[in-house]
Amino acid sequence: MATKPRYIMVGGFLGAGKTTALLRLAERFRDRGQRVGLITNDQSVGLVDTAMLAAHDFAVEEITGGCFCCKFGSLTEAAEKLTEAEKPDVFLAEPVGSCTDLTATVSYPLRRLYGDAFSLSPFSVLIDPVRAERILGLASGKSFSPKVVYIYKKQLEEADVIVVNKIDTLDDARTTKLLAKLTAEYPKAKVVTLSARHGTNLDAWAELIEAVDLPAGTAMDIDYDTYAEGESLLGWLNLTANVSAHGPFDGNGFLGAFFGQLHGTLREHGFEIAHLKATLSPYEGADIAVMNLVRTDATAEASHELADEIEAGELIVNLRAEADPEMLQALALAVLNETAGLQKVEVDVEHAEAFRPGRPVPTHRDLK
Ligand SMILES: Nc1nc2c(ncn2[C@@H]2O[C@H](COP(=O)(O)OP(=O)(O)OP(=O)(O)O)[C@@H](O)[C@H]2O)c(=O)[nH]1
Ligand SMILES: [Mg+2]
Repeated sequence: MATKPRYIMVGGFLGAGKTTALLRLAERFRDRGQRVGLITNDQSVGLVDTAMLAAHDFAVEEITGGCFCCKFGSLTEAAEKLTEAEKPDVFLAEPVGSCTDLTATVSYPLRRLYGDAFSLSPFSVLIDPVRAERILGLASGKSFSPKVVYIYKKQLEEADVIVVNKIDTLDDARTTKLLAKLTAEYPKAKVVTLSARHGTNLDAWAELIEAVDLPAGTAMDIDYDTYAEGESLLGWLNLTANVSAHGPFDGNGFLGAFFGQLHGTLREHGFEIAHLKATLSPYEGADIAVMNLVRTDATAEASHELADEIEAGELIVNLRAEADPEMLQALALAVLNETAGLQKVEVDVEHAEAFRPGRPVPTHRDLK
């Protein structure tokens, strides 16, 4: 009998490293001869994550305009499309980082409706250790408002596996403290460490999910009013622009200047950034420059650089911060124009959308 394809969902707050970790898992499956289909998700179109994954030559379907739980039909459609194109052995799905209650609204309904077609894995929730230390009271530093923190903690509460990612950034003493805290507060979950960037402990995490089924259990209690208010405190900006010059220009330099300037401006306004990410990819070829920032007081990182100068390319900016979305858009556009002037490139904004996520209204909510 043919084995059923497996559905693996990896959640966690904005910027925790979900896309990076899914890419690692995808490569691991591919190395073993298994076909992989990836599903990304966002409240709107123009996704850095899709651009990133596609640049690594994986089949990707994106679900935009709402989260998996509210667009359950689109999730199963995406799986069908991938099946037609790729016949994946494994589906790897990344829900929106401000979402929670995914076990009740996605995993349980998938098991009930499509349990014959897919095997479902335990639900992993990734965390960024510095963000987690602040939220769990192990360290001081700027964080989010209580209702956003409510969502963060609900994400941990429903995890079958809590993955402490970016372990490469933490020393042993802090790791021990954080693991002890998580184990004490979230006894239901298995807790593992990971460096998605370097691949450390990838096998240990994979063993907990790749051939293990979603455990039996019951949906957690959650107050949808607080959840909705928490989400609506976050400002979302998705911006796509065409960037060109009369001759070849340094795309890495342009992206770095824009990103650095925007970071400085957001810091001056005192906004807490959950995740600022941007890519610049030439229209010709498959190269890409990627920049990320996961806290206002962190340092911006260029996780991928363009190998050569470019003449024209597409800039995608995704910003999620606790701030007024209109303000985020106005600031980003002003910084973009200013950088373009200084770097002597032309910028033509193709799409700009700023909003607060709407109230989550799940298609299904199964209690077990
Ligand atoms: N040092 C370190 N950085 C990491 C690791 N994993 C991810 N990152 C970085 O963390 C940032 C966010 O990573 P993403 O994978 O985009 O995070 P995400 O959870 O998918 O973010 P959203 O889709 O916005 O919710 C990027 O700069 C990554 O390079 C890791 O293991 N170590
Ligand atoms: Mg992502």
